[in-house]
This record gives sequence, C-alpha cells and structure tokens, in this order.
Amino acid sequence: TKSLKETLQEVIPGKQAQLKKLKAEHAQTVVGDVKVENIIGGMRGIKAMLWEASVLDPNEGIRFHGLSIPDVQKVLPAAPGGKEIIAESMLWLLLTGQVPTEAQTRQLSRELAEKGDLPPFVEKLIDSFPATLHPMTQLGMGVAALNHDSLFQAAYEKGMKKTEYWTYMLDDCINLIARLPALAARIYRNVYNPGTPLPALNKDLDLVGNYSTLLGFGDNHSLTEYLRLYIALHGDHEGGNASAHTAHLVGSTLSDPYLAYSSALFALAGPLHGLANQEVLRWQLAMQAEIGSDVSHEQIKEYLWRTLKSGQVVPGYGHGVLRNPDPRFTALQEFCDARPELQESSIIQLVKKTYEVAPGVLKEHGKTKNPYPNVDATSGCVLYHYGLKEFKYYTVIFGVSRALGALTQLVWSRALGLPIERPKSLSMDALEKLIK
Ligand code: AMX
Repeated sequence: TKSLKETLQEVIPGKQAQLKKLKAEHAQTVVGDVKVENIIGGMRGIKAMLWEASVLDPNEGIRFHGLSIPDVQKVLPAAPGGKEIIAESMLWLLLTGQVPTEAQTRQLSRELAEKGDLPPFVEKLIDSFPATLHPMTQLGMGVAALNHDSLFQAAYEKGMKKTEYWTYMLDDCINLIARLPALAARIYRNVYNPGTPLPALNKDLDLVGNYSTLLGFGDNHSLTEYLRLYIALHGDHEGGNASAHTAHLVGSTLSDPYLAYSSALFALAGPLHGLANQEVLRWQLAMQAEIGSDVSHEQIKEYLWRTLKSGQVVPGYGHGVLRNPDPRFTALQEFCDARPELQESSIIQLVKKTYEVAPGVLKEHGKTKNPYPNVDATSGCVLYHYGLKEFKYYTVIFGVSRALGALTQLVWSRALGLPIERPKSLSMDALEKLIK
C-alpha cells in the first residue's frame, strides 16, 4: 500500500511541469479584467490565486479535483460500519487528486490516531482559559501554540532546500490535523463539562470517530456519522473564502502551518463566515420561541421580514460565489430525509419550512445576489437534535474540518514554489487618478 507521502511524491512532478508550462507559454495571457467595483467590493470575482484542491462553480457548487458532492459520496471510503465519507479519504483526495483505497484510508486513520496526543504544555494552556472565552478563540490560540513542534520551522532554521519545503510542510499538516480532535474536544470538555475525564485516543478509530468519542458522543452512531459527513463536506470550498485565503496569505510568508491555520481560524470566527452556523441556530431557536414550532409559512414569512427590517441578515442564506442552493446544504438535508427521527424533530422541520419561504422573501427584499440557503442553514440543527446543543461550539467543528483544504493548499503552495502574496492596493485618490 502506497503511503500518502509516496503518492504525493509521484503526483507533484506532473503539477510542477503544468505550472512551468503555464508560466512559459501564458504568463502574459489575459484571463479577466479588474473593475472599480471589484476593488471596492471585497475583490469579489477577481481571478487572483491558485488553489489546487477544489473549484467552486456559482451554479453547481463545489468540485473536489473535478468530483461533485454526489460523486465523492459515491467513491470515497467510509469508516468500518459507517456509510458517510470520512475525513481521511477526503484529505487524501484533496492532497493527491486520487481516490484512496480502503487500505490507504485505514493506514492514514492509524497514523493520525498515533500522532493525535497534545503536548502537555498545550493542555495546560487550554485548561488555563476561562470557560467564558469563546471556543473559537481557544482553538485558534491552541493551534498557534502547537507551532512549538513545527518541523517546517525547525528545518527552515537549519537551512533546508526549497525542494524539501513540501515534505516538512506535509509532516506538520498531518501532525496538526491529527491533534485537532484532542484540542477541540478538550475545549468542549472545559467549557461545557468541566471535570469530566477525556478518554485516550483509540488507535483503531478514524479521526472523526475519535473526535466524537472525545466529545462524549462515541455511542451515538448517527451523530458520529453526521460529523463525518459534515467534516468531509466542509473540508474545502476553493481558495478565496476568508479562512482559506487567510491561511494561503499567511502561509505565503513561509510561516508554518500552525500559524497560518490559526490565522485562518480567526477569519472563520466572523459571523459572516463560519460563525454563521452558530447564528443560524440562535436565530431559528429565537423564531421557535417567538412563534412556536407548528407554524404556517405565512408566520415564518413575517418573522423573516422582521429580521430584515431590523437591519440584520438572514443567517444561512446568501453566498459570495454561489448562486443556487448549496449542494452541501442539499447533502445534509438528504441525511435528514433518510432518518425518521430527524424528520420528526421540530427544529429540523422549522429549518425546512424556513427554506420553503426564505428564498421568496429574500428575492422580494431584492438585495442579496443569492437568495438560497448555504450549508450553514441546516448544519447546526442536526447537531442540536442529536444532543450537541452548545451552538457557540459549532464553528469549532467547522474549524476542525476546514483544516483539510487549507492545509492541503499549503503543501501544494510549497511544492509549487508559489511566492509571497502581495496584491496592489490603491487609495481613492490614486484610483481616481487611474480612472482619468
Ligand atoms: N440576508 C439579508 N441580506 C443579505 C443576505 C442575507 N442572507 N445576504 C446578502 N445580503 C445583502 C448584503 O448584506 C448586501 O447588502 P448591502 O448592499 O446593504 O451591503 C447585499 O445583500 C449584497 O450582498 P451579496 O453580494 O449578495 O453577498 P456578499 O457576497 O456581499 O456576502 C454573505 C455573502 C454570505 C456574507 C452574505 O450573503 C451574508 O451575510 N449571509 C448571511 C450570513 C451567512 O449565512 N454566512 C455564511 C456564508 C457561508 C460560510 O462562509 N459559512
């Protein structure tokens, strides 16, 4: 069985040749133009960075190395006794562009479990935080502190060749992903169940199986399977979103993956980005408290208008790139549709009913370019139903997941020798001069 590193070693020369050819033949080819609206509009729409693992189409959604969500649900290996994609198989696909075998997936699971323990000083650091410190802040600080053990940084200090960058980067990325369950679960334990013992990592379990066990949900097969699907599907969403782009930017300075990914986590912690899944649930529960569970479409419509008229966004709707319902939302909805207990859940029913009404209201409101649900519209309510009710924690799960894609690109950026990122900025005066 070929290991992940051996597989990457085989794939990298082809990609390097592809980049060399692009540079040699097309360095001056124009592929788009920049309008003033792009400069003042958050760079929306500018094609400005390389990102290997996935590309987001505005209409059909994300593709991982060309594979759609239904495709990956068909071909990527699941956990023993499970049906949903596991993080290891998604990571393998993102990194190599290849579908791993069962044996390769299991080998990677074992490697991650073996490398998953936290250094004692990081445990102490996390334990010293007040329970009132937001779990995302704790996660970002914990990930940054793990850079104590960065192999990339150590090798850089000693003086390594540029061609060796990616191998140390890969080692760091694997070590970081391996440690995320113990780190994220420790934060959960400290904040919500202080004093409860944390079990040791089970070397025979997959990454998310271990994560679920450490969170205290190991016996809940449905929740564990949901977490597997959730974490695989949130793994990557091309490069321009705020968290992925942050990791890319910080990593481009040759900062190690721990520092790059902790920065990304702080971008993910914003309510317009990853924090939206916490916000969705808060908003849906407030709706339930105000108008009840057994409500009409008309009542939901009125509630939506109240949210909009108070100047707030409807969380879980809209997207920077997507212009259709998010296929990740659809995949999570299908998970619900296949389980009677979820179909009966009042909060899941309310989310579904909201989806039936919200696009129409948002169209009438006329502001958002995409009136459809994004993945966050539904992701939290399943966690809630299965007993993971602390919604301030939900973005941490997103943060465990997004490491797969953001760290993959760091490996590729170093393998391809991509330079430090440095776009040009302009003042309004300078922009006006340019226009004249
Ligand atoms: N409710 C109300 N208004 C919305 C809206 C929503 N869900 N989505 C967008 N709008 C408004 C914007 O605030 C903006 O208003 P403005 O002109 O007064 O500033 C206008 O519509 C145009 O915005 P846009 O071009 O359609 O969206 P964007 O690319 O600027 O922003 C996003 C995208 C996701 C931040 C935005 O749709 C939003 O705030 N959604 C709600 C929060 C959310 O669900 N975020 C999660 C996104 C997915 C993720 O990262 N996890």
